[in-house]
Amino acid sequence: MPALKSVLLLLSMSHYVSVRCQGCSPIQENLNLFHRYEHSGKTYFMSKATYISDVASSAMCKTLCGYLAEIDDKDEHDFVVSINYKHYQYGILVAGTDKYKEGSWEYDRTLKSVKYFNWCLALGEPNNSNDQDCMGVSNKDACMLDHQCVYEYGKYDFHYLCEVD
Ligand SMILES: [Ca+2]
Ligand SMILES: [Ca+2]
Repeated sequence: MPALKSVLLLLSMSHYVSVRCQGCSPIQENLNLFHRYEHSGKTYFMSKATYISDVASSAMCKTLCGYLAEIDDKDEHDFVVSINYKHYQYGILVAGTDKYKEGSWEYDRTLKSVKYFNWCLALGEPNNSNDQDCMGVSNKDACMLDHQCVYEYGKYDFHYLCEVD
């Protein structure tokens, strides 16, 4: 029965389309505000502008269908450092905060503990200077530091990084 087959095919196609449409699609205007990179099956977006706050950065990452980058291991850390270095920025904001409990680092998105650290110990980081509760990666030193969650826009060349699964 070819007619029934066609109907079934159409039904299955419409199901496929509806499932696909449930996915997030990034806003082009926002994509233009970032440099794009691929690594280990993920896509990363480095902001062209400096960051204002962790909350604003996370919201912007969400419009790209992603989240503030979560550095899970050395491989990802080294990749982040490598793209940071390309732009020769002072540093970048990534996910990880101890705003809920000083010295206890977790991801805002999942409330899971941060597992990988590469603190700039030689620079005395993390030093919680003026209550720094967010995590950054220093370009020059290729290591992590605690940094202000709310930041004076443009004060230093400190950008932010989004990650998309
Ligand atoms: Ca802190
Ligand atoms: Ca610090």
